[in-house]
Amino acid sequence: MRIPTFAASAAAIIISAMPSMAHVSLQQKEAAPGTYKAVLGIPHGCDGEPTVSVRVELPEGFVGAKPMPKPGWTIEIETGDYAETYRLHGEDVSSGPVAVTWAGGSLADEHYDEFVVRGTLADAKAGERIFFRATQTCPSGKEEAWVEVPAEGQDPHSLEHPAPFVTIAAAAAAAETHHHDGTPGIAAGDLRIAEPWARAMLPGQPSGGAYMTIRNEGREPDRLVAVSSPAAGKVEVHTMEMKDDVMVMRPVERGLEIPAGGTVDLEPGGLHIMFMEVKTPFAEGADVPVTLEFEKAGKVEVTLPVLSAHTGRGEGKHQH
Ligand SMILES: [Cu+2]
Repeated sequence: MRIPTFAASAAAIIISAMPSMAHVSLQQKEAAPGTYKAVLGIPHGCDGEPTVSVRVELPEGFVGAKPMPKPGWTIEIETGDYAETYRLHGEDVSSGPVAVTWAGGSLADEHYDEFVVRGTLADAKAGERIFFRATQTCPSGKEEAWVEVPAEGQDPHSLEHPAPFVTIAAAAAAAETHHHDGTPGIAAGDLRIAEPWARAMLPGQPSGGAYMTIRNEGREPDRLVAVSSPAAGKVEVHTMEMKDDVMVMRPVERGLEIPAGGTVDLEPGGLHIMFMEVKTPFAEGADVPVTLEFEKAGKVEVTLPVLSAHTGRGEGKHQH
């Protein structure tokens, strides 16, 4: 019996030594003090089991929090006193939500999903890390608790189950990071294309998403009629809608209208450009070239920086 036992424990060691490739983490890893939307990415369940509840402890200083409802999940908000009193919208606030639990749904181990809670990062200082301790629970009672906080000077990436965190940026730096600096973007005729980006994909993932803002400063509507890229066999513009509590996405027919004087946002959870038959999964830091073809403005070449390899989890949104 010794040999089989040894073999079994050796296998267990190999498994646990494999890189833990998908930690629960926050989509936006750097934020200025003020309103913050904590988008918590849940990339897997507990050893093959689905996740049936997600609880997030809201950190001190994250004030006036409100969770975003999720179809198929109930929300429980725990309230309590804050350690300090904060000034929010001209009022002193000393208590409020301290934890949020989504329950009643079932997120399969092989699926990815996001859980969102918005609040205000009050009195946070540049460089400070704010931790959102999160716990996934599975039907057998097993838990994945992402609650480890690094000691002073310790690298959070060295922890096995690090609590997701956001780092407070200096106000000006954060504005620049998120491109809300008034840059006009790419101009093509009356169109202005701003903040284009693609989401990093997991190895082996066949399709990915890209996002941007398209503004029409002209007096005539235009239409995005075709998209192509050497990086993908096929590229389409998709809509995403709730249908009977299920997210459904489908190609936009007859092109995407960009109304005269209007702005169309392609963003995660909504309209998006979808790359199918992707040869090499998009890796964070890479650039993806894409050609947008508009009815009036003609062809526009855009380079999409690939962002958020840690949390984007590629086309996670497509797996609903
Ligand atoms: Cu899609």
